[in-house]
Amino acid sequence: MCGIVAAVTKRNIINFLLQSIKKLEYRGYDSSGLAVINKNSDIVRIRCVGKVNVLSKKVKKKKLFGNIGFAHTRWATHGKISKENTHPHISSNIVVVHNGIIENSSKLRILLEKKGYTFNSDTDTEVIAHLLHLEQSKKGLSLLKTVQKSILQLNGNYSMVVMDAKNASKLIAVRSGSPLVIGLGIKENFIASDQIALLSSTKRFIYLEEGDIAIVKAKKVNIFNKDGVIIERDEIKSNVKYKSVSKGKYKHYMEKEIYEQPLSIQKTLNNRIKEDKTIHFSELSPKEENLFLKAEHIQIVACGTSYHAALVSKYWFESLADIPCDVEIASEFSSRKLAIRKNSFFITLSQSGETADTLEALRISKKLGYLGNLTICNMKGSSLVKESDCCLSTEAGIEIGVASTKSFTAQLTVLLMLITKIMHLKRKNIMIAKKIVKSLHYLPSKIKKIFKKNTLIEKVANNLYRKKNILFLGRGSQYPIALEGALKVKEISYIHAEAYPSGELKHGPLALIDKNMPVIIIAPNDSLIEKTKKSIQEISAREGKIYVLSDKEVNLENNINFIKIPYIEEIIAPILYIVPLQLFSYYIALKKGKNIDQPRNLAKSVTVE
Ligand code: HGA
Repeated sequence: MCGIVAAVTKRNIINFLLQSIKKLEYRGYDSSGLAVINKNSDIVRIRCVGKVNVLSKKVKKKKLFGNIGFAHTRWATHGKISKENTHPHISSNIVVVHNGIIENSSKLRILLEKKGYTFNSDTDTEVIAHLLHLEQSKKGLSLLKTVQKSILQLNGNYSMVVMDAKNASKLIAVRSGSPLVIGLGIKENFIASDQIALLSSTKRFIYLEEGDIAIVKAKKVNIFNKDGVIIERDEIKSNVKYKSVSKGKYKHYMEKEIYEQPLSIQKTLNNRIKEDKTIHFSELSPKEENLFLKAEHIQIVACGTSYHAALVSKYWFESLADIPCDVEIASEFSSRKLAIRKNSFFITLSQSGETADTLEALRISKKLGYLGNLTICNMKGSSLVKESDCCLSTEAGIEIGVASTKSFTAQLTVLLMLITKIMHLKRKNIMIAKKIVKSLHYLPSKIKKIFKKNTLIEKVANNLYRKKNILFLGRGSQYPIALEGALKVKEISYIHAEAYPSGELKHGPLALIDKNMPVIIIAPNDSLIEKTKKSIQEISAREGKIYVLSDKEVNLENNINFIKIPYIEEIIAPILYIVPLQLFSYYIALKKGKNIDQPRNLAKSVTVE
């Protein structure tokens, strides 16, 4: 979603702003802009619809100079994608960039119009700019006091950075629902919505807490908490390597991240498997572990790919740990009246830890009497981690491709380890638990074997890239994998792809089958294969084009294309079978020439509800 970078220095910051905002492109956006205050105290603003490269060209032509300013990538929520709606927004001497939504912006807009303000955009951000100007001009308040007073009138989750052309020595940063980080330099300081943007300039960061307001000057940073009290926040030294944020030898981040999976799963397993093949999570206290013993029900809430990981775990929780488990999409969980089960434990899953819908669900869950809550997350300092009782981290490393890949397999790995841990705590199916741990150990090498099939998978993709529809089928814990495979295709190649449980075919989707309909069937040779074979026959009889992923050739009909997957234990198999589907979606989008890492309309971390 929207990306913010800001700087206050003694040097010209134009190149810094352009290079840093480019690092936030992965978040997804549709327009970009920049504003600085020049030596004459004029605000110079340049905006355009489209990519940062277009903005860069425009800016470079103008030979700008400024040592205070910011750049922004906008993912539109209020007002169409247009130059007028692109940030920064200005009200006289006040300039603002913002991430999030101001829920009462329509009311404030009417009020401000009555006071004589003219709006040049449809955004909620311009409302902030005019409101700040109004408050400042009423009593000649300082910029800090102006911001403190104005935000009392704003509802919603957001973050923003403000500057004042009449006092161009400082930036004011506000965190109120969306993350912001301050980067500390030598005689210069920075602000960004994500530390990735600043890594080439500093490794020293301060994460703002909810409700914090910071005054950021070149030589000084002061932070005030939500009660307006000046406060010290911890400075952290980032260990994120700048190199890990580059594509290396790969064409796309998504490709790189698919190939990183053996390593990211290994890192997620590391130091958590004890010699006796039991699981140890250093993040969980004995008291927290005990809650899982007490739990009679698990409620998981997530969005997108994380939701699919949660769905797989439902099969595992119920069949292995004997705990009933429900999974719900976060925005649905938050929009209805809920009846909660007795002794239920609440789990959230998120790559970024900033997913607004999931955060909202967590906040609601706290009022409902769950035994406790846990988040499984890839970003350690994120809002979900901070607001949850406990966290199990996935060690997938920074994921840049909007279509999530390595986070998904790392989430599944953590979930399966957690369930194995619960099996031990409950002394249930101990032998199976040990077998799972053993198989997890082999998982990275099995994934590497799939990479050897990439030419075959690319060939299948090249055969199918012109199709308008693709159907994915799976049964049992492979059904969510079919859902995830279809989601990957939709996200990056914009082909309509749907997933069904194989057994559901005859209840409707069979009507779609003809010789033009490709059907990808996940069919490991497991306890469900005989049932899956029936579905394959039903499709074959209607001339559907069948692609079977299995560890054993299914010799049923001639019109079956077979992709051999290495054998792995049935329980672990979902984590393995998603990999060829990720590659398949990647090759389809590649052949179609799509923008794989930044698909249209999508954002990496969805920070608005
Ligand atoms: N509401 C603002 C900012 C949108 C946003 O944060 N997207 O991620 C707008 O529409 O410009």
